[in-house]
Amino acid sequence: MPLKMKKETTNKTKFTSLLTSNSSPLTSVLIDPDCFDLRETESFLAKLPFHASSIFVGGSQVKKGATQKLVRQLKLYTQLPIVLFPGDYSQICSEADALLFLQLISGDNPEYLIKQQIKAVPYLKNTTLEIIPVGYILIDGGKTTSVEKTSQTKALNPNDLELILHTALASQYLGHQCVYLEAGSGAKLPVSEKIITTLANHLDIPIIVGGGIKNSKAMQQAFHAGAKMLVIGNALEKKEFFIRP
Ligand code: 1GP
Repeated sequence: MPLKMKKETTNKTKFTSLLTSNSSPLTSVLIDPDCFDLRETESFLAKLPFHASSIFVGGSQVKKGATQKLVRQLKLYTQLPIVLFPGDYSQICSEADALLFLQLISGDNPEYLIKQQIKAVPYLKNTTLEIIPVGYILIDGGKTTSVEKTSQTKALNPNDLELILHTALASQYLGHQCVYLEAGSGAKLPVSEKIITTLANHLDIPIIVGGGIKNSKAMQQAFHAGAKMLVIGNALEKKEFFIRP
């Protein structure tokens, strides 16, 4: 289907309504602005799985201005919600639709618990971005990932189910609108079904899962376990991903 330039619309679907709707499970694709060739935007979008519900933009560390350029370019060609998934406050730009306002609650580095959030405020005070408070939980996926290195926090042991559950419940009690279970980009192992099921059985807020999801079988397992949304980055080039889970 040929891509059309985006039409102006005032009835944007709020990202949080997507997350909390009773709709079928959702898939988002993640683009790192530093690893994306803007000239390929149109062909990239044409190859997206038809069931993709939004586009996440972000990376652990991104060159100044790269996020804004990418968001502007994406906005020319798609009406999918563009959701910022920033490694730090410098990646915030008002052209996107929504911002995952992440709090890295599995670690104890004050920089990612509160300092980055305070640094973000001047960029958010007058923004129309939909700001979504998210409890961001790193879970060991079999290798040290760039998010661990950048944030200088250690991922939780996937076998410590109680700690993971209590961290996720603390997130809910703190008022986060969702939890993001992150095995890290390129993780050897995605977040396990056991972890997702345990959390889904106890939480009232939606669960986003990302990191190391490489094929439709892994997608099916995560959805079946109770994930509301999956985030796929590295595996985008693999044909198997394009099969509906
Ligand atoms: C990383 O969860 C995302 O934050 C996506 O990970 O690149 O491994 O799909 P992948």
